[in-house]
Amino acid sequence: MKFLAVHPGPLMYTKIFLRLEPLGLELVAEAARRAGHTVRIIDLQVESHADLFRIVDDWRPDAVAFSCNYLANVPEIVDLAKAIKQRLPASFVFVGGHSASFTAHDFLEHGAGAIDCVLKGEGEASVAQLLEAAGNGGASVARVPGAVSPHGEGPTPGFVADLDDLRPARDLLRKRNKYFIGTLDPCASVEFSRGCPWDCTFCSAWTFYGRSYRPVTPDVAVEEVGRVREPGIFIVDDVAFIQSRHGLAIGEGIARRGIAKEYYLETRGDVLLRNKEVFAFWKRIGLKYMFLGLEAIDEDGLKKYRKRVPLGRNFEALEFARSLGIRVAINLIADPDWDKERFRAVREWCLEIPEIVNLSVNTPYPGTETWHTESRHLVSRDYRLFDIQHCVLPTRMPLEEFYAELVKTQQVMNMKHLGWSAFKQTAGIAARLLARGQTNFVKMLWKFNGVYNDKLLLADHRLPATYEMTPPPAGSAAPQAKSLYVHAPQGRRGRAIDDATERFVDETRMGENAVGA
Ligand code: B12
Ligand code: SF4
Repeated sequence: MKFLAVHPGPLMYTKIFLRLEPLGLELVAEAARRAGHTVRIIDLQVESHADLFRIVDDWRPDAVAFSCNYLANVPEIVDLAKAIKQRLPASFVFVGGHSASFTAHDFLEHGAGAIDCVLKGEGEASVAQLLEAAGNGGASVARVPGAVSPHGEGPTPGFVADLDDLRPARDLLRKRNKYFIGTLDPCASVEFSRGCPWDCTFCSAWTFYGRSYRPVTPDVAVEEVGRVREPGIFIVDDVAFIQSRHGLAIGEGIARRGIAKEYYLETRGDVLLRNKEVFAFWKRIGLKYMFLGLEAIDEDGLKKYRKRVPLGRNFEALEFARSLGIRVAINLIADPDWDKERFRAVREWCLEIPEIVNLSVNTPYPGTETWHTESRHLVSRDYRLFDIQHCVLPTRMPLEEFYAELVKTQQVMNMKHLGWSAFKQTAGIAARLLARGQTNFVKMLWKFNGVYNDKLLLADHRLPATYEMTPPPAGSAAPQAKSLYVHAPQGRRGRAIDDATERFVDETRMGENAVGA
């Protein structure tokens, strides 16, 4: 079968700060290739819709699949699916990925016949079976684990048998030099583990994987890092180095093989403090940037997100990262309830610290606990606005004032590391990148004002919504775990962490009301 795998276009964040390879789609593509199919990938973050239609018209694939990790990409994907189905009525069109798994029935409805199936869960596990079933008619499709189609729903999706067997089809990406994050330009993505044992109310990373945690064997992870050609590596794990032994074993393997790369990772403040020696080791082998999800800078805010990392510990984590000389990016969540005074306090705090601060907007998503418990009514159900940069809950200030404050605060935060001042600080690195023909980092330094703009944000609200998601169920009761999970939870045995780490997770996770298994 000729199989075309498509990643949708960029969202606000990826228009400036970073752009990363679609690792999940590459893994699905490789699984299909191993099953004997001829596979191509197109990434619309770096290629155009016209490029996609050219491939569709010239190559005429038998199956076309879209990756939908982000809700905000749903309308683009539905429209593309319709256009492709019109050009190739006999092709089998399907969608998979994180957000598609939580909105499968909506997808089929919006597609109005153009989307043949949504494949929930880990794509590598059943893509080959789905492609085979596609040739045998609707009833076969409906029997594939994770498949949701007009002919019915298959059994609960299963996990891939062994993460160590997975290999991404990196060679199928046509513009690999376009992927970067900060000064890591170009940059590839690598996965050391899958899943997250915590259960934060606003997050769907854990509900997707049934609150499981599976590490890649250290030797296999080192092999993969060694295979990557790019000098920069983004580690995609939700929380890096939860288990110190695992993180150290990979780091030591990399050091033994003399692999020289620069790394970016995301972790939690309490994990950083618990496993200091791991992060210190990684600093020595090239760890440059670290993203910490602080979420709030006051205890009230933290309570709201039910993060049990006390504020003092988070600040201690920042101090420790600073002492290692790692560049830290912090995420804070702005609540639509914020007033001018609150924004002002946040601005002041950001100016006092050297870190990069990212401000996102509190947004309930399908697949999260807050989707069910948030008692404020959504002001919009337009998928495009669910990108945590727009506001879909009622604001205390008039919306235009909220956006004006939000963008002003983001500008203040970003002036520290964008524009000429950043260019001067990084002149040596910038010159080296430009000499190698890598322009992603340097170009992004001046893009901020063109993308982050309160007038543009407001204008997006005025556009008619082409597709609207099904609202959360009425009432605001904490949901049954069953209704949140994509992959079925396996309890303690699903988490490959030692008992001390399991206890540590228990002490720092959200606690008594947690719905997690
Ligand atoms: C790494 C990551 C990023 C990276 C890289 C994104 C990229 N290019 O892929 C960066 C930092 C850029 C990023 C940015 C954002 N992210 Co992000 N990100 C993640 C993270 C931590 C891991 C994703 C990943 O690479 N996993 C590893 C790969 C192997 O898994 P995967 O991509 O999920 O693919 C598997 C399945 O989904 C499925 N699959 C995927 N595609 C397909 C296609 C088909 C056909 C099939 C069958 C299956 C399938 O099979 C794959 C293999 O098992 C997830 C959390 C999570 N655990 O999923 C959040 C997450 C996806 N991000 C999220 C958000 C909100 C964002 C931002 C909007 C944040 C912002 N501040 O603006 C931006 C927008 C990005 C954009 N597209 O422009 C949310 C999504 C929420 C939602 N429902 O929309 C998540 C779930 C985090 C969360 N805590 O809630 N992100
Ligand atoms: S620690 Fe919380 S926010 Fe981070 S990935 Fe896990 S569940 Fe999501």
